[in-house]
Amino acid sequence: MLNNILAQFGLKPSDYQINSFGSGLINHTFKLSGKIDEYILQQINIDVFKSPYNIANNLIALQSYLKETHPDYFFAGMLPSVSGDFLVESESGEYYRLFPFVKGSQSLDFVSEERQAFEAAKQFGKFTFVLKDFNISLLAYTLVDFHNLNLRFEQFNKACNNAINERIVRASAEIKEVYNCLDILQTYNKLTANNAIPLRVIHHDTKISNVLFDDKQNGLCVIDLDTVMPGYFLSDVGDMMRTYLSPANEEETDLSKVYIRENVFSAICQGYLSEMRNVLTAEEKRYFVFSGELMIYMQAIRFLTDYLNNDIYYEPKYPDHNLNRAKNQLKLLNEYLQAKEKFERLVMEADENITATNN
Ligand code: GN1
Ligand code: MG
Repeated sequence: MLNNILAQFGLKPSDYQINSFGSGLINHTFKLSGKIDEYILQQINIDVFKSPYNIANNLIALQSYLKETHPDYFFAGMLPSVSGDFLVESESGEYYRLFPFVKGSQSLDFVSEERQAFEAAKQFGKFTFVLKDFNISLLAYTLVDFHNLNLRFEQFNKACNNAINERIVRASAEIKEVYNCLDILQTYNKLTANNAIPLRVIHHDTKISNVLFDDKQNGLCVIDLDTVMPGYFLSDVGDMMRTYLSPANEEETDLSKVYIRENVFSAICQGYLSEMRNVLTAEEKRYFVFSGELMIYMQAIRFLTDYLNNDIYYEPKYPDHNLNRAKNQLKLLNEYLQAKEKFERLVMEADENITATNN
């Protein structure tokens, strides 16, 4: 079936080896390896992204803006099909798009050294930086309310009301913990009401595997641009905190392995602020540390909600998978909250160091 898709992109199927690629939970990704050229082919999950053309249109708008304003910026754009479209539809109604595979590039599955966190944070900072004057009203919301904590909380409440008793019982400690952290929701509401912080062009999925590195571990560019849309910087910085700080990721069930690496926290601050220091408002900087709380809490809620909904969103590999993922995120949240005071100092230090170097 993929043969037909390759042909529509002008590629001869027999010239390529097709292998599954990456570890994303939502889209299916394949690497096409040919003798001379390599590509990434991605099937968009249309249960999640209901209007795949929104994704394509956003990328086209950003690509042409950057070509004019920052021609040297490395934007991981899509390649057109033979008929000039950026999306190809299969006979069974699935949508595919094609990217060039960046030669010699590598992606990482987890952060083993602080330098990697610095480089990744720099790339995500740079992405929002080069697009700081882009007119965000030209961007469609590819997932409406994606990182809206109010909506996630409403969905959670609903799931608690509708869940089968067995799951409510098994998740009772975690449900209680979610309700114990309502101050995070209140801070989020205070911050996002009355435009206290601005909307920017935000990536919304800043895990380490969405950055390409060269062979010397320098960051090259960010990839996986489906969720690029207007949003708050909190999403990008917070999801880096969520996914880089602990040496074990959200799949880990031995919770003693879930803890915070302070040096990685500093690296995220330094990398992101090296690009965004003069762009972020004073109010945004005040909530730099809060971003991690927000995103870890939100992901805990999302996993727990899905568990209570009988796993309709995040495909489980075993029965309690989503409950375990939620436990993992709640452990991370507790570790994060304990380190908060120290983190406030580290953000200030990172900000001041960069100022000193710039002067
Ligand atoms: C999903 O598919 P993937 O792994 O890139 C999810 C993110 C979550 C992440 C948790 C569109 O991302 O928001 O943080 O799983 N993406 C969507 O692993 O829901
Ligand atoms: Mg993604």
